[in-house]
Amino acid sequence: MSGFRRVLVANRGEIALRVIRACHEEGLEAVAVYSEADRLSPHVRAADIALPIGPPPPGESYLRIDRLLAAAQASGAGAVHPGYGFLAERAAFAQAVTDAGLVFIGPPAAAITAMGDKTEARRRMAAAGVPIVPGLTLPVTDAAAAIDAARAIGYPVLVKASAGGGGKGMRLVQRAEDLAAALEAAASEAGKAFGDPSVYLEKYVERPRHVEIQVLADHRRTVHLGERECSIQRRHQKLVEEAPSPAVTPDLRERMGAAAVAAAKAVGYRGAGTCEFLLSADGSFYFLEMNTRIQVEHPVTELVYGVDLVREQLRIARGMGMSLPDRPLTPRGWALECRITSEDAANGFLPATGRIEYLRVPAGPGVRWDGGFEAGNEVTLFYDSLLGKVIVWAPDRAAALVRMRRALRELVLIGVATNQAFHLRLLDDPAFQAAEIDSQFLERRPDLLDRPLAAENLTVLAVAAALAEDEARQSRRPAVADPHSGATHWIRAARSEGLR
Ligand code: MV4
Repeated sequence: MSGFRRVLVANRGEIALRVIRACHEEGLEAVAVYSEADRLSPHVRAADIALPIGPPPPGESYLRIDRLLAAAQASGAGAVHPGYGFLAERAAFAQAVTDAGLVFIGPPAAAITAMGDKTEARRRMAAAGVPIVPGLTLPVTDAAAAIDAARAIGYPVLVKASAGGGGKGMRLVQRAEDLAAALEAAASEAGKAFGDPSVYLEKYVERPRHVEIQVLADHRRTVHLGERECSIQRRHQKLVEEAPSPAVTPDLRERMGAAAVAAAKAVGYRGAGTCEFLLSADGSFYFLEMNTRIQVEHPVTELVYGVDLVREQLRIARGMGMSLPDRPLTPRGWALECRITSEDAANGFLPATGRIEYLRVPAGPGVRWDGGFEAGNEVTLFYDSLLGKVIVWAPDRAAALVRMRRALRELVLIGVATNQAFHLRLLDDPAFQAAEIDSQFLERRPDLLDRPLAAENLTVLAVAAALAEDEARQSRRPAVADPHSGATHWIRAARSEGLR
């Protein structure tokens, strides 16, 4: 047993709060760290101890290993939870935490390193019998060798960065004539983004679904907790996730689950991790990469498996072992997650900033809100745009869609533009409702993404806003805004007025 009683949470926003909540349920104390921009954030007050770690830019605060270790030392924390993003998948951080005599709540540094190098991961997976996308398992050395390799693989091929992940440094090549230029472009992008220009080739899988398997490993066993469907993405950023996947049968779940368990075992994995797969229309699946952290979308798995993944991470780190029964688990019902981001969906998903003036979060049966902000907080450009997540559970997918629509309509967030209206449009889309989705769904559906206001509507709205403002000033009426539709906020304003 690792007898820590206090956990330093090396993160911010919703995941910091999520981890603090799990610590408290496990009888552990939580130490928050915060940048100057986050002094008033809910995670700071939720923790038992909170320490400042520097100015707003992540490079001067949440990415400063020295300051995080100093905060752990000063607060008497015995363990560090990295959350996601920031330092969560830096082997050097896991190692530094361990070297300081603290417990890293995550996998061994060696497992992070093995999975971080995509060609090494592919070699290890192939050796462990995990299906990988046909292609190379070593970086390409020169254009001539690449052209030979691509001919053997068959076009189209994808040039990918060895240090990559998340789509950076990726190039699609249809013909041999275009390969040399793509290699050069991908290598240059990878060098800039990862400090490692090496690239390799994979066969391009057409219209795949993105399906990932949750795994948990302790000192005794490695198990899977089924899949999450994450095909609704925009520019490699997930927007909606669900569990189970509409495309996965119990038999496929068992085969993908077994592959994910083999993948984790092959690198000596411990804790919670996720294997990403491409699932093609014919039912074949290929390992893409392993995310060696808790993921943003972990709640949908929690709801259909009845498991608290963050508590399991804490239990495993304490040497207590996971609390799951030994029998195989099966998903029950359906869970959906919509990521609410400070991105103006009506304006090309431009990152939005400002003060959250008012926040009403959804609640009621089958609804969970994982957020990290409250009214009064400033949303800046220093950090990612995730404000919170609406997660729902219902007995089946159709009921989950209805419940999500209800929950999204309860959410009122005023002061910062969000993608809330996008989610409502998506839920009403017949193709999404029929689960006719793959990783290129949103690329084919720009109509769902942008709904810029027509110029004539803008004029009408501007005049209406000016009149409303004038009237509000005269009578000191509450300004009520509703982001969902053109008409509803007038109705709500009239109702509020009538109740005064
Ligand atoms: C692929 C692929 C098709 N074939 N690899 C994008 C991010 C990175 N994790 C891997 N990605 C892809 N790799 C082969 N061999 C298509 C994608 C891809 C994608 C994957 C998952 C979710 C969304 C995606 C959007 C575009 C491309």
